[in-house]
Amino acid sequence: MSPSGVRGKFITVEGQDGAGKTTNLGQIERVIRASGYEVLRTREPGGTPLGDTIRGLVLHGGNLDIDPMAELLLIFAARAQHLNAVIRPALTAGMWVVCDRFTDATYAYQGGGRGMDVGVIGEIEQSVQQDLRPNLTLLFDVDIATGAERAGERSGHDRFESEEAAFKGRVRDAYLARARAEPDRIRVIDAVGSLDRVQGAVESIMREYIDSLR
Ligand code: Z5A
Repeated sequence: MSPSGVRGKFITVEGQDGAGKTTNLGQIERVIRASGYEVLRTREPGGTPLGDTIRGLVLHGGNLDIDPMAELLLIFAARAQHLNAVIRPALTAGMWVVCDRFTDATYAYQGGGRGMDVGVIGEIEQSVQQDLRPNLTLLFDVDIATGAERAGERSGHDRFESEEAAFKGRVRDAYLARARAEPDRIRVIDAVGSLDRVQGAVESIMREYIDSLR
């Protein structure tokens, strides 16, 4: 059941760096629009002026020596602003919100990658989000080498892309564990294949979800 006042659907897109999330956002939006719904696309950390400022710190503050707890709280500070200024109002207005990363990323990167206590993450999640959780999450899964190769084609690596392969392995494992725990919400897409195949999988998951609402 949706939280009170929420009329739209909240779709999130997850995966390790280079998995192909951003590449597939347009496809997700197209399927939703073709079904007659309005879509707002956003991302985390970010989505508001405060969130974008925090994004700059968390991704590019390499010289700041950011403590893992400080990183976790910065991400949730950005999320609180994003939820209250952008996501909840859009959902209340009946729009579908498609968000490039959300709290599953916190469990994967801060929980899996940095080793932060997932119980603490859950408590902050509950305080910040209350009863709001994504309705559907598409998890783009690639092996570490493929993700690094794809992300490596861009110039300038952020604080997470610069982490060692073991960190990225823990991030991937944490994502897959969450998908096993919530298979109805989190749909895993094998994103190693060609873009055509991946887009076909995206389209069929989105259509199946939209059909399930009718
Ligand atoms: N973070 C966090 O720690 N905790 C949190 O709670 C949240 C976030 C919300 C945000 O980065 C960072 O914040 C993130 C975790 C942290 N760190 N990292 N790294 P982001 O999400 O903005 O950026 P990103 O993850 O680095 O995104 P990305 O590298 O752009 O990945 P992507 O969006 O999944 O990939 P892409 O840009 O769509 O594709 C990468 C390249 O691969 C591109 O050249 C494509 O053309 C190519 N590509 C894509 N699909 C294919 C296929 N199927 N075949 C061949 N080539 C492909």
